[in-house]
Amino acid sequence: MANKIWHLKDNQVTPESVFKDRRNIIKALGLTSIGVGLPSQVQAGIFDLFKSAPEFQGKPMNFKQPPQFQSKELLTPYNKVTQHNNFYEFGTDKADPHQRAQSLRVDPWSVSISGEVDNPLTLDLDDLRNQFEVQQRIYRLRCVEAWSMVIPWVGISLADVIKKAQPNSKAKYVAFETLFDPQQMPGQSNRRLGGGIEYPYVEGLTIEEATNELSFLALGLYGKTLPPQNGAPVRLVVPWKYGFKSIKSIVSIRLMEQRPPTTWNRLAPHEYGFYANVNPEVDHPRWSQATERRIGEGGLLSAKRIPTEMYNGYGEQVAHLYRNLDLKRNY
Ligand SMILES: Nc1nc2c(c(=O)[nH]1)N[C@H]1C(S)=C(S)[C@@H](COP(=O)(O)O)O[C@H]1N2
Ligand SMILES: [Mo]
Repeated sequence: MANKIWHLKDNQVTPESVFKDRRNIIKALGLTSIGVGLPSQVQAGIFDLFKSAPEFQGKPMNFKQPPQFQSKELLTPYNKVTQHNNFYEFGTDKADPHQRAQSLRVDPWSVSISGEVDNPLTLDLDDLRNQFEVQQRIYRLRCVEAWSMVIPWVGISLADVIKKAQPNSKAKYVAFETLFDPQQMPGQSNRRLGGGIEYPYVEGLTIEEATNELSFLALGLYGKTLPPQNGAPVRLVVPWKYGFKSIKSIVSIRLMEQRPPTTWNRLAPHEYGFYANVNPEVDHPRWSQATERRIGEGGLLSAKRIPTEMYNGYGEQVAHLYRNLDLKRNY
């Protein structure tokens, strides 16, 4: 079976037509939908056919640059931001999302804002771009795995979006959900590819966190619309928290009275908490969080190790949210 797939790839189709004729190839292989019912090794082989999908071309965006969200820090190069990713819906290797996510349909798209609100909303991409002030914000992103980047995001204030939906007095938490579409996101129907996560990927914040000035819905980076591997067309960015809180490709934002379940907490509750605030003094059970590798030019191993800052350096904006919280227990 695997041989047949590679034969088809090498001799019958050019990389570009592989991409264009995705449906036909699936048919030619006698599959009803991508990979269903095949051993995972073979499924991975099928997805490798699509590695050569043309690179997503972002569209230039217009944006303001509020001075408080700019920075003179050295930016992580575009090719690192877009080729070293965590997006388990497309596989667990850092290179997988760039290789496998290019054909994700990111337009049309809509996000619903529902739950404990007086004004439930469904926003499409034009609504997100036109009803809110689009800004560039340069934020550090600190992954719980102890690597970090500096990324110039383009997007909108989450607080502005939530305000528009008019939360009622029961709204204590905000729950987020990624698109669930196993046809497009192979990891969602293949436990090996998807890292054993229960999909859809879900995340949550308290309402105070979600309406903090830093909480951001990114629609782009480096001045252009978001590449699929970075969570197109709309993803959360909460820069004082570990990267796994910054959920990608969001379709639902729900205001809730109860704390919602969150993906990594559900998978390994002793390793990943609900808060997940960056904290150099509270180690992960399996590694230190005191330092991080700042990814720049060169590979991950050549990346410079620097001290990790409390709240990833955003304490001025967010420390008051946690004044009465035991941060060791509430990791
Ligand atoms: N839906 C979804 N969102 C996700 C993830 C994921 O696997 N699926 N990974 C998270 C993790 S662990 C990190 S570090 C960041 C990575 O964002 P980046 O690839 O844009 O740097 O996305 C977060 N959002
Ligand atoms: Mo992460």
